[in-house]
Amino acid sequence: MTDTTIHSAAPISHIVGACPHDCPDTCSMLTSVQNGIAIKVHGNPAHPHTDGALCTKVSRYTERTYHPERILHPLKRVGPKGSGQFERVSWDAALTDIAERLQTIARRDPQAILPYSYAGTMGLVQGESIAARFFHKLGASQLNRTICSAAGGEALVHTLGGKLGMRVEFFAESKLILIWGSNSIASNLHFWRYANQAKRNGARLICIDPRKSETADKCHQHIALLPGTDGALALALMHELIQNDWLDHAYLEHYTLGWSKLRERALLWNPERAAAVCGITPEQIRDLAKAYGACATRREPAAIRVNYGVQRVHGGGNAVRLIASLPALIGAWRNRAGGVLLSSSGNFPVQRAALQRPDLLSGHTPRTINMSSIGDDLLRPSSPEFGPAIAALLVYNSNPVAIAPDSARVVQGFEREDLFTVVLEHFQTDTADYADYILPATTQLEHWDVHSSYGHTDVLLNRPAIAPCGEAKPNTQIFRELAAHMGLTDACFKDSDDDLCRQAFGESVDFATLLSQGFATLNTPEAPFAQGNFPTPSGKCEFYSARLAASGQDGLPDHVPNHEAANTSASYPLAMISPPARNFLNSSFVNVKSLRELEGTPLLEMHAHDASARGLASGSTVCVFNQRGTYHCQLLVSERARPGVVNGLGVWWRKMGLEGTNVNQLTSQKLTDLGQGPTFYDCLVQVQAAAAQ
Ligand SMILES: Nc1nc2c(c(=O)[nH]1)N[C@H]1C(S)=C(S)[C@@H](COP(=O)(O)OP(=O)(O)OC[C@H]3O[C@@H](n4cnc5c(=O)[nH]c(N)nc54)[C@H](O)[C@@H]3O)O[C@H]1N2
Ligand SMILES: Nc1nc2c(c(=O)[nH]1)N[C@H]1C(S)=C(S)[C@@H](COP(=O)(O)OP(=O)(O)OC[C@H]3O[C@@H](n4cnc5c(=O)[nH]c(N)nc54)[C@H](O)[C@@H]3O)O[C@H]1N2
Ligand SMILES: [Mo]
Repeated sequence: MTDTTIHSAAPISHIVGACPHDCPDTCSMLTSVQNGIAIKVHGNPAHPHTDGALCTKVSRYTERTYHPERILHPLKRVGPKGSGQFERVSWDAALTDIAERLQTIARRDPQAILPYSYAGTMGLVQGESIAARFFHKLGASQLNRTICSAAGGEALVHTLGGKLGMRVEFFAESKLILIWGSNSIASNLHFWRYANQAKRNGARLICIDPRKSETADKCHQHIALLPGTDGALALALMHELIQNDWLDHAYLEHYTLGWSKLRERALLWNPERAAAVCGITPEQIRDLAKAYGACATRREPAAIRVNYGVQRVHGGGNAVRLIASLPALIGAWRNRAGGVLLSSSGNFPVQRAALQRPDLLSGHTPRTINMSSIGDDLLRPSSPEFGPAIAALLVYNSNPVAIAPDSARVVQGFEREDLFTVVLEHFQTDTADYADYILPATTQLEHWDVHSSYGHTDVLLNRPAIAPCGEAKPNTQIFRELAAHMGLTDACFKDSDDDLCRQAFGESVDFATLLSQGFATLNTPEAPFAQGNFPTPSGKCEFYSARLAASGQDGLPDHVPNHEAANTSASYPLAMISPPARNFLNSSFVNVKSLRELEGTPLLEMHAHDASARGLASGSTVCVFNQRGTYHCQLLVSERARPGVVNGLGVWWRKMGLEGTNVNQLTSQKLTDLGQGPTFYDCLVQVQAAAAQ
C-alpha cells in the first residue's frame, strides 16, 4: 500500500526520443518515466509531422520493452539447431568463445564471415556504425542490403538523380493525389494525415493497388490492377497525355532528357493494350489520365505518393522509373504540391564514411552477398566463383528466417551444422532459434541514437529513457566488446555512442538543436525540381539514362512482366501478394500479445469467385502452395481481394503461425530488374482446403 502511494507521488519525466522502426514516418516519441520505469510512450506534439500521435503498434512499445519473454542475458545453444533450447552464460564466456570461433574462420578466409542486418532499428548508430567498422576491419563479406527498397531506390537515382521528391507536408495542398502501391493508413499514417487535409480541401484521391486496402476504402476511387503491371499502366497514361496534348511542352523541352524516345514507346501502349495486361478496363485508364491531365490544363497541383509496394516484382525498377517520370510530362514539379514522393532519404547528409570507416578495409574489396538470396547463398559450397562457403553469420536488426524469401531454403541454410550463428536480439525470434549464441540487445528506450527518415526531412535524436533491462547492451557496445575480445585495438572502436551520434551528420546538422528539441529540420527546397536541377548526370529528369544503357540495360523504361505472371500457369493460377498486416511491422510486434490479438490469425484474403470455384469458405484452414512449399493459414473471403489475386498478409513469425509456416514459404529468390531486390509480390500459388492435401 505504502509503496503505491510513493510510486504515484514520484515525479514523471518525459524523455524525447525517436521511433526506431522501419517506416517512412520516423516519429518523435516521448517516453514518460517514473521511478526509472517507462510507463507510456506518446507522439511528440511539438514535432509537426508526428503531431502528437503514434500508430497503434508503437503506442504499445512499453509492452514490447518489458515483455516477459525479452532476452535479458546471453544464451548458448544446448539443443539441436532450431529447437530453441538455450542455457544462460556470462557475457565474458559468450564473447570469448565467439571471438575464438571467428578468429579461426578469419585466419582461413575472413570472407567466410557474413553480417546480416537490416532495419529492425533505423538508427544510424545502432545500425551500421561500430558493427560496420568491425566487419571492415576483419575483411568480412559485405552484405548488399536489398530486401526492401533496392529496385525503387535505383530507379529514382536513374530518373530523378536520387532518393528525392516532394516534401510530404505539401501533399496537404494538392488537388489530385495518386496513392500508388501504398497502404498509407497502415504503413505511412502521418502522410495520410496530409492527404486527408487535401481531401477535406476538395482534392481527389485515387488508390492504385491490387488490394482494396484500408486506404483504398477512404479514397474516391480504387484501381485494382494485377500485381506487377504498374509499368503498363504508367505507359498508357503517358499515351493518353500525349494523344490529348495534356503536356507541359516547355518543361519537357528544358528539363527532361529522352522525351522523343519515351514518347515513341508510350505511343505503343494504348489503353486497350494496357488494360489487357493490367486486368482493368480501358475506361479506368482513360479516366485516370483525364484526372491527371486536367491538372496540367488547369495548372492545379497533382501529386503521386508511390510506395515500395510497387517494386517487389520483376519489373519493379522499370515501373518506378515510369511513375517517377509522369510529373515531368505535365510539369507537376512546378508547384510545391505537385510531383512524386517515394523516398526522401537522399536529402540527408549522412556521414557514412565517418560512421562506417571503409578505410579499415585497407584497400581490400571483399565479396558482396545479396541479402535477398540468403537461402541459396547459405547453401553454396566453396568455389572459385563464389569464394568460401559462409561459415559464420552475425545477425542483428533482422529476422531473416521469417522475412527473407523462400523460407524452405533459408531454414535449410540456417540448419547447417557447420554454420556458426550469432544473433543479437530482443526476443527469441524464428532466426534466434537457429543461433549458437543469442546476445541480448537494448531497445530504443535504453540507448542513444540518431535518425534520418525516408518520409520526411527531419533529423531526430533518441535519448535513452531508462537503464538497459537485465544484461542487455546496445549493438554498438556488443561489437565494441567483441572487437576487444578479438584483439582489435583501433581507436575507432573506442568511440562512444555520444561520439557516434555527433559523427552521423557532422557539422551539417546543429547538434545543439537536436539535444534541446529532439529534432532538426533540414533546409531543403520547397519545390526541388520547379526549374529542373535534377542531380542526374545531365541535370535533367532522365527518361533515358545513358548510365543504364552503358551498363547493358535498356536506357529507356518499359513494362517488364512478372517472373511469375498472372494467367500463365495451370498448376498455380493465382497471383499472391503479401503486404504488411497493419498491426505488425514486418515481423516485429508479432509476439506482442495485444497486437497479435488484433490481427487474430494468419490470413489469406480471397475473392468470392475464386473461393466458390474451389468450394472454400471463410474461416476454413487452407493450404496455399506452389513449387517452393506450403503455407497454412485461415481463409477470409473478402472484397479486399480482386479475382485472380490472393493477399497473404505478412509477416508472421513461423512459430506463431499454423504448422510453423509463414507466407515466405511461397515467395521466390528471383530478383528485380534494377537493384537486385526481392520479388515478394511476384509469386504464383494454388489454394485448397487444408484437409484435402
Ligand atoms: N503497419 C506497418 N507499417 C509499415 C510496415 C509494416 O510492416 N507494417 N512496413 C514498413 C516498411 S518495411 C516499408 S518498406 C514501408 C513501405 O511499405 P510497403 O510495403 O510499401 O507498405 P504498404 O504501404 O503497405 O504498401 C504495399 C501496398 O502495395 C500493394 N501492392 C502490392 N503489389 C503491388 C503492385 O504490383 N502494384 C501496386 N500498385 N501495388 C501493389 C499492396 O497491396 C499494399 O497495399 O512501410 C513501413 N510501414
Ligand atoms: N512476404 C513478405 N516478406 C517481406 C516483406 C513483405 O512485404 N512480404 N517486406 C520486406 C521488407 S519491406 C522489409 S524492410 C523486410 C524487413 O525485415 P527485417 O528488417 O528483418 O525486419 P523485422 O522483421 O521487423 O525484424 C527486425 C528484428 O530486429 C530486431 N531489433 C530491433 N531493434 C533492434 C536493436 O536495436 N538491436 C538488435 N540487435 N535487434 C533489434 C527486432 O526485435 C526484430 O526481430 O522484410 C521483407 N519481407
Ligand atoms: Mo521495407
